[in-house]
Amino acid sequence: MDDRSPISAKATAKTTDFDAIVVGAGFAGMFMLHRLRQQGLKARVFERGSGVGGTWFWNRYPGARCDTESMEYSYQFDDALQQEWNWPERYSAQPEILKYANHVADRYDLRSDLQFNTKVLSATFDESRNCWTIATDDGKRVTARYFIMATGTLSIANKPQFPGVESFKGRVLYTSDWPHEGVDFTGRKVGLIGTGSSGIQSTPHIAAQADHLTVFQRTPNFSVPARNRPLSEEERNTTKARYGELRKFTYEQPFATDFHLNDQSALSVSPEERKRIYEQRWNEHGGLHFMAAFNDLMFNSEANKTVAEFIVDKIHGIVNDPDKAEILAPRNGVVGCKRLCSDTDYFETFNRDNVSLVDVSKQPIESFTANSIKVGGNDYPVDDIVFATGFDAMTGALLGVDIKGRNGQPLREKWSAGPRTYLGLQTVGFPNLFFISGPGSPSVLTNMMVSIDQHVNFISDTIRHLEQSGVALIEPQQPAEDAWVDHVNEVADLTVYPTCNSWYLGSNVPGKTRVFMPYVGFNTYVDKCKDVVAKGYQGFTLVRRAAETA
Ligand code: N01
Repeated sequence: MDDRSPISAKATAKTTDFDAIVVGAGFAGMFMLHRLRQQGLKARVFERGSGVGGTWFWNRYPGARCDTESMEYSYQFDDALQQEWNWPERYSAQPEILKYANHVADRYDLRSDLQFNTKVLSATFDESRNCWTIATDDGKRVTARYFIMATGTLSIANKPQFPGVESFKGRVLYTSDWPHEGVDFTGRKVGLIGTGSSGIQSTPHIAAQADHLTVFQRTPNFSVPARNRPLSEEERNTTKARYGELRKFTYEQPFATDFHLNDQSALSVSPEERKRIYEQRWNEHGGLHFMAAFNDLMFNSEANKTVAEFIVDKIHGIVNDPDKAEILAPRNGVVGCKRLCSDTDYFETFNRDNVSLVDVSKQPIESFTANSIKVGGNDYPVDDIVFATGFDAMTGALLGVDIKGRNGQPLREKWSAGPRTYLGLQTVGFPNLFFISGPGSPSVLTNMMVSIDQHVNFISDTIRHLEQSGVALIEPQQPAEDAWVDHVNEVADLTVYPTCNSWYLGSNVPGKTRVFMPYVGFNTYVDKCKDVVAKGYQGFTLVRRAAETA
């Protein structure tokens, strides 16, 4: 720790409006508020939506459900909460997860400090008072000593611009901002653009209701059957009885979840044995667990090829029309490089008479007319368009707020060549600004609830330390930040992640700098954070309070 006496600290504000301002009332923001209150700090959470739940508030498209098991995709900070809540399914659907978020808000009486329908526009660090001034779209400004961005990693939609879209006369829908009243597709011709997790989850549901569904696919995707099912009371109770052990175990795992990893290389077994293991994983585990069939699928391209071939064969086995199957099969793809999808009857849906598939990989969507989508000179008639085109991931929401640090430096300027953080938690030049599951932290490569738990606890423990030791400001040191950014990239380069275009790299958004954003390895990350604290906040500068000022 560089625990020097004041460097730039001229004075510390004695009175700010709040001790802390948190942005976002999703799972991260709610838990952060709870922890700040436990310390007796005065905090407010600003949320642009009209309710809690973050991603589960907005993504209400048909078929939306989590692909991390519900018994794990839940808070662990209070045993009473995890014992009393009953998840109905192995992978619970969006309405159930939103119900849980609301239950938590009520149970911990959070709402009095949650301000809904309020967008944070800017946040400026005031060097003369060592505090942040936060401006919101209701025209108000507040000051706070700590400013915490709990804005989620997939919260700002990627909205590709297509010629003529403004002339389209039908309904334009985004999976990431689905109408709360639901959408009836009965008797409609629907065009769906995008075949990531959102498109793959919604396709079977829209197809079951619509007159006709046309899926416009740019890149074929790997998807594994989720094997979702109702959870029996016995199953729930068995997990509840060993929750402590399970939570401890997941904290020690690279993806912060219990994938039942088979600790063998895919290349160490015979082709017959490999196929047997893949078949078993496909049929019994399904979903993201499938990739734990062997320990090197994300690290060795040759091992990955074996799993890619298996899934391509499966697609050909499911889809009756060989031409459609070939378009759907990611022939030269790397499984997991783009995030693996988990589905219920996705490939089967292409056997329906009312579903067609248009390959827009070589001939992109040309334009929209009043009632059709044009590709390769052909007109595909549609009444409704569903955009499942993803997100400006990891940095979109952070840079959506005009954040200015020391010397008025905009975060947008500092991160113009990609995000730079120390541990994904803080960035040099922006004291007392914290990111929850920010770029450079494991976040999206893990069970997000565990990452949120770890980050919120780290931040609240850090704030407690600052409060108790008379420290006004915390900020990373430049060498520590530089080394961490290098380390994030070095670790990513040991994996197959950088070998394709994905939102992990920002390459799904035209013009966004290509840089790998999350950190691979939750367990190593946790150890690193513990070590940093044990060494007195190594790599951070802590600036002591110099004087008090009103
Ligand atoms: O977004 P995506 P998503 N023309 O970016 C296509 C989480 N999530 O919302 O691959 C034509 O994955 C784009 O094509 P391409 C999860 O982490 C979780 O589906 O860029 N197509 C791609 O097919 C997930 O990974 C859950 O060539 C265009 C699609 O749009 C993340 O959110 C459920 C295009 C975007 O796919 C994002 O998933 C849902 C264009 N101009 C989401 N631009 C679960 O828990 C983009 N595309 C299960």
